[in-house]
Order: sequence, then structure tokens, then C-alpha cells
Amino acid sequence: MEHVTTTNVQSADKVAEEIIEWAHSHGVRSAFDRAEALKPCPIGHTGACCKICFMGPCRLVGPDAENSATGVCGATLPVVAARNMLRMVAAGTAAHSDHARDMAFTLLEAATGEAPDIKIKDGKKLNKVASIVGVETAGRTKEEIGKDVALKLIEDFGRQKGELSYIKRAPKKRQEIWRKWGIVPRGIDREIAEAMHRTNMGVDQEPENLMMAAMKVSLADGWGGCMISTDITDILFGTPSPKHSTASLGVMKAGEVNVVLHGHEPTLAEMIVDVSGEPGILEYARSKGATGINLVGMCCTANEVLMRHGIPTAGGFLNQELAVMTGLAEAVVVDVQCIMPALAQAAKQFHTKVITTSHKGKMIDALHIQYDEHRAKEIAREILKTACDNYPNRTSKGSRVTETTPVIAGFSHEYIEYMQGGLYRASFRPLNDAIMAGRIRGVVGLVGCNNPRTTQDSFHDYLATEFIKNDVLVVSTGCGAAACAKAGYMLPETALEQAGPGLREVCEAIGIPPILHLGSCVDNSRILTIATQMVEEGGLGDDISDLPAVGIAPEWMSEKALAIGVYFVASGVHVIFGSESPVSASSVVQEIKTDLWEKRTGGKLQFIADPKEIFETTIASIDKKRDALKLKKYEPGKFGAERVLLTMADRRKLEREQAAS
Ligand code: MSK
Repeated sequence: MEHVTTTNVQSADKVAEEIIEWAHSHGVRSAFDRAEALKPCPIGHTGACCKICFMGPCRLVGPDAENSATGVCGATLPVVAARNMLRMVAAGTAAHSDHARDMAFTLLEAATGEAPDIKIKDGKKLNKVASIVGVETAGRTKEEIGKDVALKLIEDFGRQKGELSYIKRAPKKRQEIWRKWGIVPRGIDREIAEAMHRTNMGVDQEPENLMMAAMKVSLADGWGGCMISTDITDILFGTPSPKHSTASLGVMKAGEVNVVLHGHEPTLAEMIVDVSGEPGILEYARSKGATGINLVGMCCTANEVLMRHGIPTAGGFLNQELAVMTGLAEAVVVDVQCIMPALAQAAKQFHTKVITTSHKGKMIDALHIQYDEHRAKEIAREILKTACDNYPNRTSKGSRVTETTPVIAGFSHEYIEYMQGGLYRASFRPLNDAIMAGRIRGVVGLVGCNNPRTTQDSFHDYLATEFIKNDVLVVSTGCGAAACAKAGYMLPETALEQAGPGLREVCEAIGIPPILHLGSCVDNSRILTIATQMVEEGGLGDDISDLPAVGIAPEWMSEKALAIGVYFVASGVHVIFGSESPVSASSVVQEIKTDLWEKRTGGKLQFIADPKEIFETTIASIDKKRDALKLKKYEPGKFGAERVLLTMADRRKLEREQAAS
């Protein structure tokens, strides 16, 4: 699909831009307009506002504020900025991890039969997780194992002493770094509670100590909440493998009941997918004049159902109001996280019903249908019938966009490993070899949100193009993955035309696009797993910090993105966020998150507003890591020796031979 590259537009997604223009000509406002009208507070934006007690809020501004300004209590600017940072990371960790807790209890209820509509789908993954957390599998049923795995993982939330179960999944050297600096999380809830306590008025007043606490709580997110959530979702609903689908707001269908699945927790969405093909439900839709039911995803729920069922994605966070403005959405079903309060107000101008489903996330002017896993499918049917009932209310109002982009999504780390060696020789060897030989220059995680302060998708698109042109393999999650999907980068044929010669050769041999859709926000944990497996495979150092890899969130907006960024830094990765730093008011805190963090963990967190500079800094970082590993100097089209890559056909032949023997 053609993408808009000029900067006088609000979205680089041509279909989204068409709807924005329609909205402007019809007097309908969205986040794009609100962002223009409402400039960020320049004090809060830089981390210089303290509102943790009611002597303030205190604004630490003025000449030489870093050294002279204090709040009423005497808190200095570095203390205020560091506390703000820690609170943001703790909040992001809480969001991912509360999602993970719900998944753990869902596994428990599925295993004990209390949630009869939910079954354990992936026994292989269950056994793998069981072996990690020390649950016996021999001679036991899936349900018996599932119950014990759920109970073990639930312990990770409330553990008061010791270490999180998954800490031992990291490379040995990384674990030692964490222990040396005292940042191994004990229990997820304990670290979040302690972060809130430390940042309460009059507790932790040392910026360095506060920032190390940010690392600790973030690790409870990455190697705790996110990883637990990814694992349990795979166990319950299946480990993703590549699926063909489509992306963009054009995925709505004119003659069908369109239901947008929006939010983060995949359980209810899975139930809706399950029942949407039932004859009774389809008959109900027809009785209302529609030809069928069309499910489409939004935000991270989209990523979950795209990867497991090939349900089309309408896009990321900033597309939610635009989906309503198509005039074609009978219902937007939401649960938690990244749901704009403006959504219900946008819906009031059309016939769309916004249906909230979690007691944690209610909304004025929305219809609430509480999800209950004990009668999951019954509720899913009720939601679909409510959407069908709304079909006759559709009017001609709306921007009827139709253009879509094909996409292949669903690259779990298990599948990436399989692709590189088949069933019997699955490994990361080919990827490591290709990096060592200079065919692939390095790896970038291009992830995170959209933010209307940046032309939607423009940074994602620019960076994706430049990286693949320069032989950098890109893995993507969250709304970044939606951006790449809409831009056509997740279709091998399209994307490989733009890829550099080495990357192209590797991708063609293995049969993958140069940008891999790895899933939702919590699935950033898959990137941690891949990085660990690359280290364990050998040849690229003995720690994640040795890998020629960089993490980038160019259009971030959420506290969750910040938590993800910090857990990658704590895991040894150079991380770059777009925009200005949220702690830019304090040079002390700025230096901690780069220099001190790098000295202690090998990772650092930078904020760079200019996308070209993000690209150049990333490439320099990758090349520096290559030099440190004494790898062949990267030169486009000139490769060193490496093992022969097996094509899909070779691999299938080998598998047949191995199976026969
Ligand atoms: S949905 S956290 S806007 S990636 Fe996971 Fe997208 Fe960012 Fe929400």
C-alpha cells in the first residue's frame, strides 16, 4: 500500500489519513486534533513537576533549577525527576503484570474445570514451562500439570523473598550482573509496592537509588509479568505460527456486522472468535439483515487474535476513534489498557456501541457486559448478539474506506527457531551465523505505541525501511507491528524488494519477511527469549549485552512502553525512545539512565527526537558491538564464510528422511 511520507499530514497511514480528512470536513474531532489544540505542559513534560503530596504540586523551574530549585519539602530536581521515572515504570509494570495475573488465574480455572469453555491447547509449551518452574510432568494429565504450573506462577506475584522463577531463564552472566547490583526482583507485587513506597513523600531521596529501583521493578515486568502472560496465553490458546491476514481500517465489511476487539487480555477475544462461527450466531446476524459477522482487531488484542487466528487488524492505538468514524462498527469491545476515554464520545456521534467488559475498566456512555470466565462463551454470544442488534441502526454517516494491506504475522520464538532448522534441528544457529558472516548486520526490536505528537506511523515506517535496506533484521510488537503491517513490510514479496542483499538472501532461504511480527506488548518477552537463545547458541558473546542488537520505541506514549524500555536496558540492551526525555529537566538523572546504567548493566536508555539520528545512532551501536565481538566488518553484499542455509524444501526433505529413519 502506498504510504504518505510528507509531514503536513497527521498520519503516514494513507487509510487513516483519509478518515482524518473526512472527520475534518464533517466536524468530527479525534486525538489528532486534541493533540494540536492541547500542548504538553512544559514542566511535567520534562519531569520537573512533583505532585506526590499536597504541599504542592511543586514546579522545579527557573535558572539553574537543577542545583537551586526544591519543592516545599526540600526535594531537589534530580530526586523529583527520578521519582517520576520510577513511578512511571512501576505503573507500566503493574499494568502488564495484572494482565498476567488474570492469565495465571484463567489457567488455574481452565485446569480445574471452573472455566469449562477454556481448554489447555498447547501441551508441549505447558510441559516446557513446567520444566522451568519445577513441576513434574511424567504420567500426569495436562490439567494436573496446568494446575501446578498456574499455582507456581501465581506465587511469583506475592513472593516476599527469593527470586522470580524466570530469572534463571536469562544468560548466567546476566543473572550475576543483576545479583551484583541487587536488582533481582523477589515478587512482582512486592517490587511494585516498594516502588510506590520509595517514591512516597519523604522516603527515597537518592536519584541513583531510585533509578536502580526502576530497573528492579522493570525486571519484574519483563522476566515476570510479560513473560508469564506470553507463556500462559500460548498454553491456553496456542503458540503462534505464521498466518495470512490483512491490515488497515479498510478491514471493515459493508454488509456484515463489524465487531472491533480492542484492548489487551486475549481471553474474551478468543471466546468471541470461537463462537462467531456458530450457526445460531450467524443466523442471528442474518435475521438483522447482515450477511455475516466480521471480527477485526485493534491495538494489542488485534495482535493476539491476528497471530493465532489470522483475524485482520484495524491498526494500533491511534486508529480506535477512526474505526468508529468509518461508520461501520456495530460494536467496539474493550477490556483494559490503551482504550481512549474519548472512544465512547466518538461512538455517540455514530451508531457504534462501546462495550466494556472488565470491572477494572468502565466508561461513561458505554454499555457494560461483565466478562466472567465461568460462563465465557455465553457472554461472548451475548456480546455478538448485542452487536447484531445494532446493525439495523447503521446510517450512511462515516468514511467508508476499503483499502487493505496483506500481512503475514505470528512469529513466536518457537516458530522462528523451527524455521531455522525444522523439527529436528531447530536452533538459532543460522541467524547467528548470518550475523557473524555479515549477511545480517544486526537485529533491531522496533516496537511500541503511536503518539499523535508524531505523524502516526511515520517514524516506524522510516526506520523499518532504513533498517532492512541496511541488512538489519527487524522484530516488532505492539502498535509498531501494526504500523509495519499496514505499511506492507510484513509480506515477504513486498518487503524483500527493499531489503539489503544479505538480509534478503537469508530471508528468502528461510522463508521469512525481513520484519517479523512477534505479537503484543507483553510479547516483548519473546524478544528477551530470542536474545537469550542467540547468546546460548554461541559465537555472539556470552551475554545479551554483547549482541549487535538495539531496542527502539520511536512513537511511544505509554508508561508500559517505558517499563519495557527499562527492562531491556536492565537486560543489557541499548534502547532508544523517540521524543524528548521525560526526565530531561535533570542532567543528573539523564546521566544515570545512560552512563551509570551502561556501566552497571551494559544497557542504556536514550531519547532522540529526530528519526534520522535514531537510525544513525542505532547503526553505530550495532557496528560497535560487531567490532567488540571481532566479527567481520559489515559491507553490503560482501559476506564472510558461513554454514549453508537450508531452504524450506531442503528442510522438509531432511525431516522426511529423519522421520523415516
Ligand atoms: S497497545 S502500550 S499503544 S504499543 Fe499494547 Fe500500542 Fe503502546 Fe498500547
